[in-house]
Amino acid sequence: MEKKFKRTTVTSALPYANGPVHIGHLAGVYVPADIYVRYLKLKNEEVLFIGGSDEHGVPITIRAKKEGVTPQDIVNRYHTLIKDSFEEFGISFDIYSRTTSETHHKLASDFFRTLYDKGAFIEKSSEQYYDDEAGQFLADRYITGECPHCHSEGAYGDQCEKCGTSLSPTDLINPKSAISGSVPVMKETKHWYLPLDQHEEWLRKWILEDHKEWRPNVYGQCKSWLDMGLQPRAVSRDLDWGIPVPVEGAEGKVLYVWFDAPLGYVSNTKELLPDTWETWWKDPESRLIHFIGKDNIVFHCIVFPAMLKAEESYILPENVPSNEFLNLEGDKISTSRNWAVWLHEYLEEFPGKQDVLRYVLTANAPETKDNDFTWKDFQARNNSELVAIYGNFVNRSLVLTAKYFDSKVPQAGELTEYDKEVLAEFAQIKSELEQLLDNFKFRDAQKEAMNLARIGNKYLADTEPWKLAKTDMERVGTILNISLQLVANLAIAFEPFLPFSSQKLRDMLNMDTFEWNSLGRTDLLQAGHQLGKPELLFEKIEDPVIEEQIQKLLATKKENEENNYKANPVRENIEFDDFLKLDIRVGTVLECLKVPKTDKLLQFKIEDGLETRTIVSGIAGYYQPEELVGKQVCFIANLAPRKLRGIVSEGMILSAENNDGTLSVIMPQKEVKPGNEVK
Ligand code: B3M
Ligand code: ZN
Repeated sequence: MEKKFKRTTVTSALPYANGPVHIGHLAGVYVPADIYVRYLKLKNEEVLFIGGSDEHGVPITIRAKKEGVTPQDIVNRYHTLIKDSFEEFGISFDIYSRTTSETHHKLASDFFRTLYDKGAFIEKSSEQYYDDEAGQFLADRYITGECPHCHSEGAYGDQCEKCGTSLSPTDLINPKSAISGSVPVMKETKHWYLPLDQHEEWLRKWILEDHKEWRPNVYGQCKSWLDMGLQPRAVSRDLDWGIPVPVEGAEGKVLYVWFDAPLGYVSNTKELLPDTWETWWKDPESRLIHFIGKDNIVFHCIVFPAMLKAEESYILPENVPSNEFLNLEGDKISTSRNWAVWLHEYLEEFPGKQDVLRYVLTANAPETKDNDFTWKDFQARNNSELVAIYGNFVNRSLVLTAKYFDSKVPQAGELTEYDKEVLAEFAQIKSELEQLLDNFKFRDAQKEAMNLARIGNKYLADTEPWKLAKTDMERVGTILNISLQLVANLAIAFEPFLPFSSQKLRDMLNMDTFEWNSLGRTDLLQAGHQLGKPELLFEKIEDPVIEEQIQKLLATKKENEENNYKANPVRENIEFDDFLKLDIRVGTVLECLKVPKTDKLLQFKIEDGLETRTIVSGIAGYYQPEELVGKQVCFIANLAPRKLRGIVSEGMILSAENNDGTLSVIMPQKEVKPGNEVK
């Protein structure tokens, strides 16, 4: 049963204010959200578009410490930069505020207190790492050490960035505090937990049965979380940056950033509409839609709904359109490796071309799978779609009207069959676009709009009004009337996608009727209506401009490689005698099994020439055990035996590491007798 709603509350993820925003943000969240909002606004629906910066969390405090400034300094800097970038790209927020605002601190604090008073939390004490020297508990990110998996140094308590494995702080070998460098100790601390396990039953029904229409990637991720079984989640942290836990005896504790951040949507609504904000969040006739990236799915589909449900007066999201990731030239976008196209830099280098980027990002939107942005594709889409199809059609229609009719819309005479066909095509566009936009299929919707321009372009090429000008002005008038109606329709159809170009076009057409419901009409411009001066909607982007961007990325790549060498420099020279101490040999894999209860270790039985030996190796993430049976490997034969997960490992199998931390086992290129030496 389709529910009827009166209004829509649209939110888009609050980006962390600890760095600028890049094309990945725009493609994943903000452009699709903006398209949707502009579409609803053009339909004169009641809609509110809420954005803001997420200004709490540990990474911000780490960044501040590194730069020797306060966390507030960091968020002030990036909040402004991010806000400006969004504004420049026409992201039409009704409010873009921040989670350090007073309104937010109060609302989030009250929300926590309400849940606390209702008994919606459980309290648990646990042992956590504590830095005695600094006198504080250590957030996961504040503990570093050796990764138990790939053995690289500098892994964090929540993740090894080298090999991507998620960790918990106690997994780290030789943990150290990132604050003082001292060895942390275990100390008891109390926290509040949201018992998600108690919410599992209704969440299951609500998502898996009532929201089968959610995108497959979103639905699938929720299902696998639910199938694994939900666990209580801590909603407080021992930290000095954030919103203090409003409970007695909670000194030194703040709300977990993922508890306060989604409430930022609510606070920002309240800041904008102090008297009526509740309508947008509590009235069952309000429809809540969250636009987010795929790494935020669990928080928006499971954790936040559980919070809202526990509070008891809020509505739940109707849909959570989440995108996959956008890559850049085949590689994952990465802030730390500077592998990104930053919005503030794009604006400097391509002034006035916001719509081009919007267009390309929507054309390649990672709606169903990860997708790639390349500069060549950017150029091709600009030159052969925006310029050659849309821009060209608009320009020819307006220039011809200027030439033959003094920029006044000519009268349409008798229609040919072809004219009628073309008119029929754009009579359909409204319902076609609605069907796609209502289902968050922005990529296909934009394609549909471009097809309309394609039809127009072909219509002019087929009818060739410039050839008829000497003989049949009435026919020329009819053709141009039809073309201009099409142009006016394009201005409306493209508004959600390319708002700057639509505004420009609207000015050129002197168009006053401008609303979604007029889409498909063939009398948007009356005969005799005075048009403005024709200007180019888009301009060609030449090779050198694109080459420059590609060179810039190549330079980044080179720099990253050099840094890689710096971070992992060649070790001190050793004497030949020292090298001779190392006994490396070839062995044949007789057996290979997964070590139970780990997802990292494989246990090998190796034929080593004399007998067989057991070696445990951390490569389970990269090989299926069967793949390696029968293969020859190289191993260090005289490494003192070590116990790993209770198994004595007699040696080490040699592997080479890829840039992404994955491992590739070294194998002799031709068969060698087991036990023979590698030299
Ligand atoms: N700041 C995470 C992110 O930017 C987080 C989103 C919050 S949405 C309430 O990926
Ligand atoms: Zn690792």
